[in-house]
Amino acid sequence: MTEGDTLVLHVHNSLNVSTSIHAHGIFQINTSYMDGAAMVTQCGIPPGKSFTYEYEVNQAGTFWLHGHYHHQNADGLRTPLIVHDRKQHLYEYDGEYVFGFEDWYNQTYEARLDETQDPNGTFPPPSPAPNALINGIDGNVTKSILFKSNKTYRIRLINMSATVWFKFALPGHQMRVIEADGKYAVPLEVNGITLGPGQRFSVLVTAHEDITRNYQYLVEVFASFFPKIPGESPKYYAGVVEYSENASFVDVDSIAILEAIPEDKSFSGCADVELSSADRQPVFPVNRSIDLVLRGALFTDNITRDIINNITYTEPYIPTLYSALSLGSLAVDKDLYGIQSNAVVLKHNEYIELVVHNPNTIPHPMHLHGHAFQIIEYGPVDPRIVLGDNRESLSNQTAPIVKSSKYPMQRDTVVVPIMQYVKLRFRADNPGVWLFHCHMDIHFGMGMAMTFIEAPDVMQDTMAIPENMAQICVDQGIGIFGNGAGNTGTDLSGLPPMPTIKSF
Ligand SMILES: [Cu+2]
Repeated sequence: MTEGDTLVLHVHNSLNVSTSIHAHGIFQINTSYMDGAAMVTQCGIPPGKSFTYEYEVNQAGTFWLHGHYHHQNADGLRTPLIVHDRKQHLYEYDGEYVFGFEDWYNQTYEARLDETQDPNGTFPPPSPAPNALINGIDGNVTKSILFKSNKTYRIRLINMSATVWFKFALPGHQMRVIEADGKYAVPLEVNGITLGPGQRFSVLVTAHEDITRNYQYLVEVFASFFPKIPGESPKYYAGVVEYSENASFVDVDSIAILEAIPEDKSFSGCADVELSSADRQPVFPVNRSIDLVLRGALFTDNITRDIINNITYTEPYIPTLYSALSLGSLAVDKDLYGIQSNAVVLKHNEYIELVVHNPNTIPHPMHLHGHAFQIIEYGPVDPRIVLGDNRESLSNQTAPIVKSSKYPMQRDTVVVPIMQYVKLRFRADNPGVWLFHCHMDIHFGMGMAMTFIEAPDVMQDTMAIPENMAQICVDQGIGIFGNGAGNTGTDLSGLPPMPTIKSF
């Protein structure tokens, strides 16, 4: 589609479970209710029913659509969403290719989550590394991309996976990064790209004049927390960059090239913190700084869950947006969304800083709905913020502090590296209810999520839920008014008791 167009998305649910569709990276200005996050901004569309999403898209860049009801993304309900510039192109190119990267498991998401949270099982369960799909097909039978002499191509890379990271390289060619997550960057030359779950990049590549040789594009699928098993993890894939049909290949050591691309964004290679935003938006001031600590914990029922600031997210009884719109002046009270919604209420146009701490041995790709945030700084986890089991290792780790350029890159999904923090800033200028969650679907399912209730007073003045949307809830006996327990006022009776943390 083209920037400024209205996207009309007819969804007919032929599954045997409910569904909803989220446009990842689209801000939904004035249309928070179209964001597609089940029980946050809408009720799930039940089996056999249809719903038509309709919203204006006033952004250009590389996005994707995916299921946002019980993590259907992980089972394949996902597809790229490309929005072309309407006005003058900031960067000129002659053609483009899209690479949608996915992971493929032999088990459903639900089966994998059940295994992970089995109170009688081992944690974590032995996780077989997935296979990669590239543009919907087996990564071993990729299609060629065609290059014409001296033409410039925009290559859009989208990590739509549930769990894994992808690397991409185009040996023999120079790649310039011009976009991350729907925001243009000042061009940066790189040898390769690493994408965490949910992330996107665009690179510009100019073809050689000589068309007598063909090349390869290289893809690696990996996760730093998967044990390295030759042939299993990481897995390597390659496709043809074709200049002419029967030309000979330029030989390269593909594994060495992929291995040289850093896994960790905060050091070198294409580090988002090293990119500069093309819109030259300076560093935002801070009205309010919020520390968020990501962790896993064992609960007293012997189930392992994920937490942000000691709360594991579970869905409320009515969509959180519907609470914000119907609670009147009480809507500023975060507790009324239910403790398990892990809500934070933001004031209209406040400048917010999130300091996201990851004192774990797994990186977390954190995604914010409704906004892009500036990437301000990476650094080592602060032991004063994070105490407990990892204290020993905290004193040993040495990640440097890396600060953004004068014009920080903005994106909507950031990988918080192992034993590090990342500082993010955004302006609360988009009234609505926005999820902030880990984009590894298993972690999301385990509760690593929270909700920002942004300017409920403004929402109440400017926003109304379309009648056919509210009807989806009503038809299923789900309330559309009141607090997170579905009651009026401050009565939260009926919410299930919060599980208790046993140990970290
Ligand atoms: Cu995670």
